Amino acid sequence: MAGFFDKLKQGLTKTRAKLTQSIRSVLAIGQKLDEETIEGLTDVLIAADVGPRAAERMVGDVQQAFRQGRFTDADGAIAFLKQDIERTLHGWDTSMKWSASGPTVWLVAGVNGVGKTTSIAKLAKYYKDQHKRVMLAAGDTYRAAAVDQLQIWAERVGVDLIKHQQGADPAAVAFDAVDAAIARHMDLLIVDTAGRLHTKDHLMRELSKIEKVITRRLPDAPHEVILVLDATTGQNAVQQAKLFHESIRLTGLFLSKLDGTAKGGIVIGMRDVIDLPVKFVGLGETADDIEPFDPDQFVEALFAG
Ligand SMILES: Nc1nc2c(ncn2[C@@H]2O[C@H](COP(=O)(O)OP(=O)(O)OP(=O)(O)O)[C@@H](O)[C@H]2O)c(=O)[nH]1
Ligand SMILES: [Mg+2]
Repeated sequence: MAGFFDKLKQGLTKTRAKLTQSIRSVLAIGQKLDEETIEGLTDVLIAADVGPRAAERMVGDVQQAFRQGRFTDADGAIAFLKQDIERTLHGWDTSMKWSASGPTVWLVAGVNGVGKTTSIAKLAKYYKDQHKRVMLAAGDTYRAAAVDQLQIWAERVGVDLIKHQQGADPAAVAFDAVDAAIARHMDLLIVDTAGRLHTKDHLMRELSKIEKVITRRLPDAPHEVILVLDATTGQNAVQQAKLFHESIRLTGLFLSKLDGTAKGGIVIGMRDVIDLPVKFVGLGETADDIEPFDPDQFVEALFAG
């Protein structure tokens, strides 16, 4: 597990620098605390991509604890803030849901270019390495080369792929893939979909149709409907999650491109705004750059010295 943690810590380098610098710009070492100083935290937390709602709640918590005399100096306030974030993220059920019998089906959606296909390849490798029989479905039938891209990943990772021609009905691909997954005794089927904006009604309806077709074939599927979000887009990603969740039933988030961004603070805001658990994070472009999201490790890595 140490390797995982180091990778997460490495990926969060910029986020950590931004968050701790922001906090230290208000709560400098040895600083005498008062309520006005603490109030100044709100703006810097918002600037560190935590988002306004979470920032206000957190600063409210710090103020209250300060009034109760639970700490007197800046270091005490920061230690409290860390605990506060841990408490906030704690209740998240970050486990992936599996079928009690027959293949498990996960549907993956998101805006164009957020990292859906790459994240699916990572999930396929992650579970194949745990000796699961994994199959992918090429549900992006729109973008030229989308099927080829998934096929290349499937070959690289060594898992099965179900595909139709470009331009085919994605719901038909999903239906056939579920059939094939049952026939071939797969443990896990992951369905890729085309990038879509939550503002495009017909594309959102299409996503619901794909989901319904899967359910028709396997009543308790899909077991997860995962929205992939690009961490580098900061508050936009939070907004996307909110809007997707209003039009389809999501069960969790895959936060991609957490490596190299300073915007990892959005994870904290996500809890306050939509309360959909982050289940995995993407930390690079290869199939191994994936980590299951662990709230405690995340907070440790955010505040690591
Ligand atoms: N650094 C980094 N890059 C990533 C990560 N995940 C995906 N990418 C890159 O993001 C780009 C888009 O990835 P795709 O997987 O094609 O994204 P998509 O959402 O399937 O795109 P569309 O199908 O066109 O909507 C590629 O260049 C990936 O290598 C990640 O965790 N870290
Ligand atoms: Mg794709």
